[in-house]
Amino acid sequence: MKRPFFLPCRGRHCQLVMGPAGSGKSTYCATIMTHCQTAGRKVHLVNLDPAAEHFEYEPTIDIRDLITLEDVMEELGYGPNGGLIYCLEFLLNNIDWLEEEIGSYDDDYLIFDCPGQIELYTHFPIMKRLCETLSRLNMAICGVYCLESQFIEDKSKYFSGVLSAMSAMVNLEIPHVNVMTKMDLIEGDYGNRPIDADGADADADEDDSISDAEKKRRRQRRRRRLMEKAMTERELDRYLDPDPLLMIEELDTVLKQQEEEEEPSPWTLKFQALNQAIVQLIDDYSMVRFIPLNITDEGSVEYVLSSVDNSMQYGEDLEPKEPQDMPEYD
Ligand SMILES: Nc1nc2c(ncn2[C@@H]2O[C@H](COP(=O)(O)OP(=O)(O)OP(=O)(O)O)[C@@H](O)[C@H]2O)c(=O)[nH]1
Ligand SMILES: [Mg+2]
Repeated sequence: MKRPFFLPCRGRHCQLVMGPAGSGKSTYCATIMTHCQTAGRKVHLVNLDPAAEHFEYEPTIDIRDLITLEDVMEELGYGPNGGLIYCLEFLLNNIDWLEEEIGSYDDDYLIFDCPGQIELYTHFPIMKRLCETLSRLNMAICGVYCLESQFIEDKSKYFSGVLSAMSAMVNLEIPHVNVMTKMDLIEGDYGNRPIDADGADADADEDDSISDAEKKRRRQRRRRRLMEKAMTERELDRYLDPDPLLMIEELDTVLKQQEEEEEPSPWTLKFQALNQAIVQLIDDYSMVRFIPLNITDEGSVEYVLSSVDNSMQYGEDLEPKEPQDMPEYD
């Protein structure tokens, strides 16, 4: 069976996938590549990490063909961080190389997998200059900032992640989507825990072979699990749409403990004032929101991809694809 299928007829689009080290950028890229290819969309991976070693998909354009971190460290005596900045500056100074490589991918969709050094997005102008070059090449860009769900375990770490995402948004001035990655780890622990895991609790009421006491016990257990799930979902929402009160609550707890034991330390009071200023900043701008990504759930991957596509108006000039080019579906 064939089904209607659309491809963009013109315009170049790319995602710039950023985020702290280990936040799941390369896994995100591979997941989107798989998803797009299954849907018959033409996508290419561009590797901008000169220290990368392994990829699920072979990059079509690879900074390592221009320069590698290993060479820079060996020949110029740089350390890993300085070496990485050197490599990216080298790329910008030889931008005609990238322009030439991109030149042959006229109507396609590129996914740039970036390195994990946070300073690249927050205070070095490297990414900004790269964006300017891509815009000059008539490319629509969307910044995708990945933050991993494990940051939620530590509120200070989580808020520093929120600030780094905000800094990237403000610095780059491009359409931007923040993604909370590795949600399978969170949802595996709480959100998706089956309510009726140890038996068909919901049907127990109808079952005459089960005693009334057992039915009551199962009903209570089911109610408790449903409440836990609702609580967890509500709590998670406070992290996906950052609730500044999370940070204040934590410091209030520390302050209360210190007041019970002795005088609060002047440092705690100073930190409280600082945190309140940060909270005010996040609240005033109210720009950062995260879309959760669970790579084990196709619906979640599709939702993230369409949010990114929408943000750069991908698909607005779609044209029906010719029937002979359509993929076959059984
Ligand atoms: N469970 C789970 N693990 C993930 C997910 N995404 C990434 N990981 C794991 O997290 C680790 C880091 O993932 P990468 O995709 O390499 O992260 P990265 O941001 O590209 O890392 P750098 O390029 O080194 O900054 C790997 O062990 C991945 O298997 C996810 O969605 N779920
Ligand atoms: Mg990577």
